[in-house]
Amino acid sequence: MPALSEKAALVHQRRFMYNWQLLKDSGNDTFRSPLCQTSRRGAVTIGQGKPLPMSESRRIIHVDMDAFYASVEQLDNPDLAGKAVIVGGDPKRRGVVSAASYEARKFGVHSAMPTSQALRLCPEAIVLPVRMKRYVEVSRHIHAVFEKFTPQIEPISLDEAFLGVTGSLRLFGSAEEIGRTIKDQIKEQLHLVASVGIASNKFLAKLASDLDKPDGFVIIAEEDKQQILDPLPVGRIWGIGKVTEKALKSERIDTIEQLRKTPTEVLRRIFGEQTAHVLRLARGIDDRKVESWREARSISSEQTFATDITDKDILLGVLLGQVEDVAQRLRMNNLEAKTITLKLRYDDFRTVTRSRTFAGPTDVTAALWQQAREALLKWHKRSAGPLRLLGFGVSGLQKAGSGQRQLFAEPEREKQKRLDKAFDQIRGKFGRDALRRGK
Ligand code: TTP
Ligand code: MG
Ligand code: MG
Repeated sequence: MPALSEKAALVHQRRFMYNWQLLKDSGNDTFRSPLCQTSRRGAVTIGQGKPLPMSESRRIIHVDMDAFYASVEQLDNPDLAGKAVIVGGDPKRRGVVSAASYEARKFGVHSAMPTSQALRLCPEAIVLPVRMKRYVEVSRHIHAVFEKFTPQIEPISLDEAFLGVTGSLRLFGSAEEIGRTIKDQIKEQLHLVASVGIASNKFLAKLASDLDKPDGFVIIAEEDKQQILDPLPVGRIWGIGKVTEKALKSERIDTIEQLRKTPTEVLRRIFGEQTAHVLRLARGIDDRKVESWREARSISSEQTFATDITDKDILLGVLLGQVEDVAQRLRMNNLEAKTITLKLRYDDFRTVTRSRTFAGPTDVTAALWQQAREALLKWHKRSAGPLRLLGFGVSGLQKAGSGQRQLFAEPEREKQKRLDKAFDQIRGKFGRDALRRGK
């Protein structure tokens, strides 16, 4: 790098290594969606090239609908707007409250309370039965809004999800803008109110969405987190339920500040092995990933070349080996994939991805290879720059045999399956270089 001073070169190198580490940390050898990957690299180095620790640089949004079932009932029947609405079981049959509109909550009504008790507190309340099918339908529409902004969606329940948006920042602006847009779109398109919380981790994001309900929009900045956490009751920490709260109370530990200042020995008596975890949460640290169901897991293989490569046939040869590796790992794990992704890194570290999605999932090497080959050839035709790295990955994984077959007619598929089985067996016996197909 002759154009860079020595120091700049070092910074450059460190930054690259850090990014690389981050990608590795983000799930060992996983392929993220193109959206996540490019932005993730850009999002972690802030300021003077000084990388933020992973735990503080993530942006996570938690969305939770206000009085969900009750709000849907009010939406479907405008006469109920502004009224005390309870969705739940019949009071005569010892039913309980599933959801209560905020109008009913003023009277002290809340979820899980016997409906009969709720009616004593709020005699004017209108009690309606649960219409699960309808809530599921609305939930799908809410998810459709999320999906416009990120593939990393972890649904917690019908009315609630975590969204990993670190990778979306380049495309859609700040997490605040994304959160605000999601909230606005849910309001405009579905006429429902969502409370939104934004922070660097799941624990804080969920806490944030609840801090100013209903109609909340709260961002917890890293520098403010301790101040926000400290005065809160210990019960706000995940995993601290009523029983634990009582045990803590008897030790005069009521707030999160008191908890984090309590000697570890005392906490260990209450939390046992969980002590360190609880203390981390009390300090606003939570490294848990947003576990998206769609992208679920992925399998990939990649190679960095000693010298940059432009030659099509050499690249195809490398790719074929990767496809075979990945396909074999798919089969070993009894999985099938819906999507293939090529990762191409140019000599200047620019990285692009090329993805293709099958109509139905597959674990057949020939099918994966067909798509991978075509994708590489198409890329090569248009923009064949020298590559320093080539990778192949599959995602959209599901258990083998659960999807429909569309790629090969049945006899051809059976033939391919037998071929793959023989291939796996020979490789298993003689090592991975024992066998390679023709390109
Ligand atoms: P929550 O999000 O906990 O509650 P909510 O949406 O009614 O109210 P808010 O978030 O504004 O505090 O739960 C979502 C839905 O799940 C709720 O509308 C009904 C259902 N539910 C039950 O059926 N039983 C319960 O005990 C709880 C807590 C919720
Ligand atoms: Mg809710
Ligand atoms: Mg909820």
